[in-house]
Amino acid sequence: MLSKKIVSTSTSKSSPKTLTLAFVVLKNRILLGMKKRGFGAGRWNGFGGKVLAGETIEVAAQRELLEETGITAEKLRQRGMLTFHFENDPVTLCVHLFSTSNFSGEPHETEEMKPQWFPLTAIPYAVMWADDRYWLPVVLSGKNVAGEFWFKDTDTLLKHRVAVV
Ligand code: 95L
Repeated sequence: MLSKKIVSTSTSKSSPKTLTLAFVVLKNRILLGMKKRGFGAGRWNGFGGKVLAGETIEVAAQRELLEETGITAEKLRQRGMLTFHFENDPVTLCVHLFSTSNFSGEPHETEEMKPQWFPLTAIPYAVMWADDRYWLPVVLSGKNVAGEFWFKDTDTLLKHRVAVV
């Protein structure tokens, strides 16, 4: 009997991508990075990226922070999780949030990021991802968050849900 292989042309959800996002907060200031290239370029971002095979999420967060700023987090605090959906992209992004106030080294500009301190009273939300205004104030107030965001494209947030956890 002839058999035909079933080749997936699925439009259903593919497996999620696990990412980290870390914030450095010291006294009344937060360190953000102007992303110079790639996804999110032109915006003030937190520091993070993909979790590599064989790496814990926390180790990935520490590595990405070091790669993007040159600072070493002595202690990272878990601050919750955000899930992102983009229209026309089946991949769900699962972003694990961390913060640190305990680090060594001085932030410096890298190929990817130009770090800058901002007063907590002057966070540049207009030049940040549209979701930040919904959850970053919660994290900065000391609470952890769980959020889910639906984007049309990188500039257009369609729907959001944020819970304090
Ligand atoms: N400071 N916030 C971020 O760095 C940030 C916020 N939202 C995002 C949503 C989707 C995404 F792909 C990346 C981010 C992101 N880096």
